[in-house]
Amino acid sequence: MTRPSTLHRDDALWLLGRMRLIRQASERIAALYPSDVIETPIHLCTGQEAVAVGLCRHLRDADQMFLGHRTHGPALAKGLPLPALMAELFGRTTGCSRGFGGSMHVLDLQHGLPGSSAIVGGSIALAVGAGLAARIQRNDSIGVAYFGDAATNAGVFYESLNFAALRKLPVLFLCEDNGFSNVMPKSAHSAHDITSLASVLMPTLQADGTDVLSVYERAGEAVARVRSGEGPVFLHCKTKRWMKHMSHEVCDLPENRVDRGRDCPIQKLEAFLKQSGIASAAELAQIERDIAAEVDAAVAFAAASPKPTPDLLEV
Ligand SMILES: Cc1ncc(C[n+]2csc(CCOP(=O)(O)OP(=O)(O)O)c2C)c(N)n1
Repeated sequence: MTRPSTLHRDDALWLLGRMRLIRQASERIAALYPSDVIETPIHLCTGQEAVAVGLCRHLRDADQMFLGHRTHGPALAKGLPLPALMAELFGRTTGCSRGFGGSMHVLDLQHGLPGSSAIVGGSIALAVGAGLAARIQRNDSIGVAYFGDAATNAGVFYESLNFAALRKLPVLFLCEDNGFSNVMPKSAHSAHDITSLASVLMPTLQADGTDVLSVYERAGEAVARVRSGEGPVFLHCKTKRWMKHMSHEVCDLPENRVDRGRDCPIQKLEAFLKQSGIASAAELAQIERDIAAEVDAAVAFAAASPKPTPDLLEV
C-alpha cells in the first residue's frame, strides 16, 4: 500500500472505522439472517468495503448519492446511522424507510442518500438529475451514481453518461465492479470493457477496490475534478464479492477466487497502519471492540422498536 500525500491520521482511522463498521455489521446481519428476525432480502458487501469508504471520505452531506440494491456499505459509509439501517432490516418504524422499504430501499436525506433502486441501473439517471439540480441552483454539491458492473449493460447507463457529458454536469459515476451479476461472471454478461466504454464520453480513473488507500486517492481526484466544474468523471473500482449474491452464505462459485487474507481491505489497511506507525495494535483492537458494542446496540435498538401498523401507510 502507498500512503497518499493527502492522507492524515484522522483520515486513516476514519477509513478503518467505517470499513470495520460495515464488516462487523454485515457479519452480524449474516449471523442473524437464518433466525428470520430480518424481514427483507439482503445483499451483503463483505470484502467490498474499501470502495464505498474510500469514496465517501471525500463526499459531503449535500452530495446526493444514489444506490442500487447492494446498499448497506455505501449507505453506512455516507453517514446513515447503523441503528436506522438495522431497524429497517428488522422491518421496524425506526428504520431509515420507516420499516416499509427493506434492505434495497434505503433513505437518509440528512446524509445525502435520497434513494436506491432494486432495478439494476435504475438510479443512475437520478444522480444525473441531482447534478443538473446542483448546476441550476449554482451550488458546488455533486451527484454520485453508485452501481455494479452489470448495470453498465443497461440502456440507461449510456443515456445518463451521454447527458452528463453533453451538459458537463457535476456527476461522479462509480462502478463497484465485483465481476459478477448474481452467479454470472462478467465475461458471460457483458461484451464491453467497462472503462473503455465510459472513456468514449468522459475522463475515467481506475482504483484497486480491495485497497482503500487506492480508492481514497483516486476518488479524491475524481471528486475534486467533478466539484471544480470540469464535468463528469467515471471511476472504476474492481473488487471481490465474498458472499453469495443475495444471501448470508459464503460465495462458492468456482470462478470467484477470493483470498480472504490477501484480498481483505481491512487486513491490508491494518497492516499498513501498524507498519507505518500510524496506529498501534492496541488501538486497532480497541476500534474493533468499540464497533462490536455499536453493532450490539444497533441490534438491541432494532429489536426493541415497534413494527409498522397499516395506518402509517397513509401518512
Ligand atoms: C433490470 C433488472 N434486471 C435484472 C434484475 C435481477 N438482478 C438483481 S441484482 C442483479 C445482479 C446485478 O449485478 P451488478 O449490477 O453487477 O451488482 P452486484 O449485485 O454485483 O453488486 C440482477 C441481474 C433486476 N433487479 N433488475
